[in-house]
Amino acid sequence: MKVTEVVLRHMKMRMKAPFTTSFGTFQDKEFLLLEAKDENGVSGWGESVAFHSPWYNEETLKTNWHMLEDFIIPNLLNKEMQHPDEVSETLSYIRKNNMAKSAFEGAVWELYAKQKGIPLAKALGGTANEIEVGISIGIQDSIDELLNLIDEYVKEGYKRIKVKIKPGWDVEVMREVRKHFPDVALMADANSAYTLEDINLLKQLDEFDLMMIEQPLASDDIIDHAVLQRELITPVCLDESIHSYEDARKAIELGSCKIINIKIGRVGGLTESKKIHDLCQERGIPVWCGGMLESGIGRAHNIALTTLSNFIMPGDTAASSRYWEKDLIDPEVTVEDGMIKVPGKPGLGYEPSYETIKQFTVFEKSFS
Ligand code: OSB
Ligand code: MG
Repeated sequence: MKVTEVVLRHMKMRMKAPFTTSFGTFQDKEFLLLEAKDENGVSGWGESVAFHSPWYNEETLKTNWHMLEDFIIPNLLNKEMQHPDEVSETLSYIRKNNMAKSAFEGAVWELYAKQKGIPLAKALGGTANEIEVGISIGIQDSIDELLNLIDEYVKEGYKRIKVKIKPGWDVEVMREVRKHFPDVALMADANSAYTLEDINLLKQLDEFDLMMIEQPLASDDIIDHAVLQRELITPVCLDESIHSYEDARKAIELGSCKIINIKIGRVGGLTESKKIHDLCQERGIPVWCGGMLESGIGRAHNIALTTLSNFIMPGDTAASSRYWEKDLIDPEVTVEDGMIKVPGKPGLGYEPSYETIKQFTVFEKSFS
């Protein structure tokens, strides 16, 4: 298998509604798409989940463009490979820049699955035919608006509701949510908005029978999270803090979390995601697939990964229509009774639409 041409596209798509977390709000989603073609003109697709601004991690779409153009693409163009695992091996000399690496690696994984004539899910070793999904709800202007949204999504069948929290939008909000939805599977995501000084406040969340609290403390921390987990009944789930298999191993050994959110881009690709999945399975740590407000292409990768057997909690991969008027893939991702049917066609199983992609492309460049 060989990638003989790469098309890199800078995309800009407007979300139906702004998304607010503890670190800020945005509505225009800018990201990179990477199309990798082989000698026969077959394409595999990858998406970089780096945002326009470095608030989730240190990467941005411009740092990703730089890493791809100046290092990753030159390292991998025309390189003969037997298996997609070789991508991360080849790129292991590059420190971090995981989202940039993952964009290329994802495209190679799809190409590999297409060449074998099997769905990406199968190529990864996944077995599920359908996956359970939840939904992540940003910070709202009022509790009433939040309750209305939750009501809507519960009626649509989503299997778990995640509420973003931050100081000033936490205990009272979760109390109201739990009061109105006593039986819903519920969790909170703080995106690193707290410190150990908030331990008494975080302990109050134990009242609400949450499935977990996601990333309450600093984005690079696993030490304080271990202290916090010992004090909380609610399981801690790590998102931002886990960039690799090694991070996951150390966090599990320290007792920093009881659950891990795997995001393909954050950990540098599907190969590393699988390794973390397998480790967590061995250690009895459930995993679920996080989201980065992806277009259908990133979403399709998330669906394939979620078919692995230790993805036993609903992920954040909601329907295309939750984010976009029109998604880039055909068919779009749909959710019925909180489930997504895993496509049976080779590769991602969703066809990228060149026409729609063109409509949202700000800039593109070919490398061959
Ligand atoms: O922390 O999981 C997160 C969105 C952007 C950045 C970080 C996060 C999120 C979400 C939404 O929670 C996930 C999604 O719907 O794709
Ligand atoms: Mg998160």
